[in-house]
Amino acid sequence: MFTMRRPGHATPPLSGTLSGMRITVLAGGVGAARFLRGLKAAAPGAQITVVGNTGDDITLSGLRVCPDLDTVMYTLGGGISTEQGWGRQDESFTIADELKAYGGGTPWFTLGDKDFATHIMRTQMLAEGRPLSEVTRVLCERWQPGVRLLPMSDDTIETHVTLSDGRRVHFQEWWVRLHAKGQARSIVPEGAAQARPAPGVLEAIADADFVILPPSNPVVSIGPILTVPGIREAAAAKTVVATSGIIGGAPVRGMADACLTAIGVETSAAAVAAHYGADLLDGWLVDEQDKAVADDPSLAGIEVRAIPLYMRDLDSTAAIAASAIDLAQKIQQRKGPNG
Ligand code: FO1
Repeated sequence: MFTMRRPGHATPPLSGTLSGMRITVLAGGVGAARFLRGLKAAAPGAQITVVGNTGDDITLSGLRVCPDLDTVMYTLGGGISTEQGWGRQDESFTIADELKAYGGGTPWFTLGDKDFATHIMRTQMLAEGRPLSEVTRVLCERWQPGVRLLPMSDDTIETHVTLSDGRRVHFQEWWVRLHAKGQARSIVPEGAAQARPAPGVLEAIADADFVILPPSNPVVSIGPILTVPGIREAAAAKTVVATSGIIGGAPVRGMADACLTAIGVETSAAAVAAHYGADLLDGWLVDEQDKAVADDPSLAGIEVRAIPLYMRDLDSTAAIAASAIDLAQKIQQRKGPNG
């Protein structure tokens, strides 16, 4: 066991018992990628498997774009645009400008020249009949993210949003072109309920010492992963610790509030934990300003811990990750060896 430093102080990498520890993370995009940088720093010896959301995937100009997989790969591989949290650093936009000159392309969705290379490689390999999980492994050979990145499924899944006026748009169009405006009547990861987990996903969950849900969007990032048959059940059999992406009644970034409202869930740390459910969650990390959540009866059966939850930099993120690991270990001790 290790001693937790007071938050705010540099968190030394966890030592000893964590080398060889197996941690599986169900991940969306920007928030998850930031959390994973901290997790790697907090547990450098751990074997981390990331099950990535593919509900955000979209085909543009004939190319398959996988935003959440690329965001994890680029962030952990050192190629991410740090100011955006998605796409590549130091980009140019010649291809997009040329496509626009033909009246083509998708001007509302910014694709840079370097990013296009990723989508060309992915599309070429998919066209050769190689599954998305193999394609992702090949792309990660270049980036060396330091985790095993698996798509949640090799089957095609795309989240669509039905607006209050009846229009049905791809999630990316709602998220990026419409800025999540236009009341969403429903948000559905099309294909997820019929999909199969990608090879290795169920094993990565079953073999993990514990499972972590980072502060990703519960509806459009974690939700689709849990919808793929078998994944929620596999995770519920493990010790699962999640971190709230909602602090003080608002999402830390992104527009999770618009998504939660669409499914009738209040934008609060308590409501999101109840939405995940005590059958899935064993531990819930909230920010100190939400510490009252620990007394919320709707979270019976979930151990709540209030800590500084803003991922301001690598050290503060590593402290959050270390706390998630510590909470998982304490819950496991309480549950006993076959817990
Ligand atoms: N998000 C935006 O807000 N505007 C964009 O133009 C945009 C382009 C883009 C290109 C590649 C990519 O991997 C991600 C991109 N994103 C963009 C972010 C994307 O919408 C989100 O990362 C997720 O899909 C939602 O979490």
